[in-house]
Amino acid sequence: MADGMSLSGFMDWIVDRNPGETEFHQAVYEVARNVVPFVQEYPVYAKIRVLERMAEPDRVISFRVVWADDSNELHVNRGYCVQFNNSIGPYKGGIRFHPSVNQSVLKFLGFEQTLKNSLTGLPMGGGKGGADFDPKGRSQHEIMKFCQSFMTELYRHIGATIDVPAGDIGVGAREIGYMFGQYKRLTNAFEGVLTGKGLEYGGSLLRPEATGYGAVYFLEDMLGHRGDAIDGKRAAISGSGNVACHAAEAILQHGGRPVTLSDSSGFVHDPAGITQEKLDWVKEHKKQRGNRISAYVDQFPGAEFRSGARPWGVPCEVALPCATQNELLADDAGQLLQNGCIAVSEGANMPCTAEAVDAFQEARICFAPGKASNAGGVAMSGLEMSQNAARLYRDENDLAGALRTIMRDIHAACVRHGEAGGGYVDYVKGANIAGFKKVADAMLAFGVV
Ligand code: NDP
Ligand code: 2IT
Repeated sequence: MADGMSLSGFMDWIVDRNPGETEFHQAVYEVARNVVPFVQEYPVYAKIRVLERMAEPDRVISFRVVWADDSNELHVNRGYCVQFNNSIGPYKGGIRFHPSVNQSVLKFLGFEQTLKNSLTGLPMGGGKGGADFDPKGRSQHEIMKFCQSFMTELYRHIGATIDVPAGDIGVGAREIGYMFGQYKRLTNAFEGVLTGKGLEYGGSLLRPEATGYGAVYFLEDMLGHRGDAIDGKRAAISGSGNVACHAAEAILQHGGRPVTLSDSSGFVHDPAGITQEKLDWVKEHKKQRGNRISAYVDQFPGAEFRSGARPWGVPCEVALPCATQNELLADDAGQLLQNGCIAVSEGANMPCTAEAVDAFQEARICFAPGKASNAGGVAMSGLEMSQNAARLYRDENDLAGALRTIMRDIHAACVRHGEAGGGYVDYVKGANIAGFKKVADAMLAFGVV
């Protein structure tokens, strides 16, 4: 690439060398929109081709995962370990088990993770892993067999100072337990090689809650910056997994009213509000992967289920997309704005398309990109790593305070780098520049590597 890099020139180069990887193109574009002008302003970064280097993963490993189901039928899946960038710490990111997993999805997630981890202020690089395995409808035994087979290859690529995976879609504490057990069996080493572990064997308090709570803390800070608060506001939330349920819980703790949850089959709308008691039911119900959120309406009269639809047409003041990528499109953004939505905090990774983000920003409502607003999860993972390294446990108050401070600091960094005039904060720009700068400066220090 020439020194005088333009956004379109850079993107042509990305698309050319990563054919068909549309999610990866999208994630890079959303960052390059802000970073290309920044790099042009500071030629020291352009000179060392830091953005080009950052958009090329350190390595991508893919492997075969064979396992036998309960009827002894064999299945072949594809596993991945994407080690994106370890300039500021060991590779760190979640493992996703979902049939949509492919190289493009994991590269987008690894790229985002590098900037997100930088924003946390903790020493973690960016990585991601996963497999195109569908846990829906699988027995505990089948899930355990899959996790063991997956780890039998993955173990040679990871380690407490090398690459420290955690959970993501389809991977929670149960799967992490199976994978940690198999890692320990293969290596005979008890080390902090995975986060999101059970409390009995090195896990951290508040890790399950941290992503959803953090996304709501970020929302609180965005509204606070405008002299507003969550109290009394209706929240449309998508997803019904780890991030969605804990986001709903934190909305309740802040006096707000969660009114929707969803899954890949549709969404439930409960205008009276999803209370803690109802949420506890959802959490229990969703422990069995494959159980549908539609069962909510049989349990709680007054709620309705809309099959095959997303929750963005429901009247609300704040929205938290917490399911998956590209689940909130330009039309959805239009509906939210029309209904008076004033703030969006992404719990998922890249749930809003670039066009939806543009619509929110043009309307000048608060919009937080996932790499800032969902960083609480990986931040707590970072604190799990440090507890493991020091061989001690921190108590809940201490960790709750640390999480709150980290989210506040990320908000402040976004404001610092994202002031867009007239009091408006471009949180996308703020997060991209703040996340980028630290990794770029580390790469600058390393010379040509
Ligand atoms: P879970 O597996 O616990 O829950 C995922 C939820 O999203 C389920 O309700 C699921 O519905 C829904 N979902 C998944 N894929 C799709 C799809 N293609 N279309 C519609 N709905 C879908 O995952 P998490 O809650 O952990 O993760 C949710 C999001 O948050 C992801 O984007 C993840 O990358 C991100 N994230 C997670 C963190 C964590 O700590 N866990 C940290 C930071 C970000 P169904 O049951 O029908 O599949
Ligand atoms: O997307 C994410 O930040 C995660 N899935 C959590 C990663 C982690 O290492 O805790």
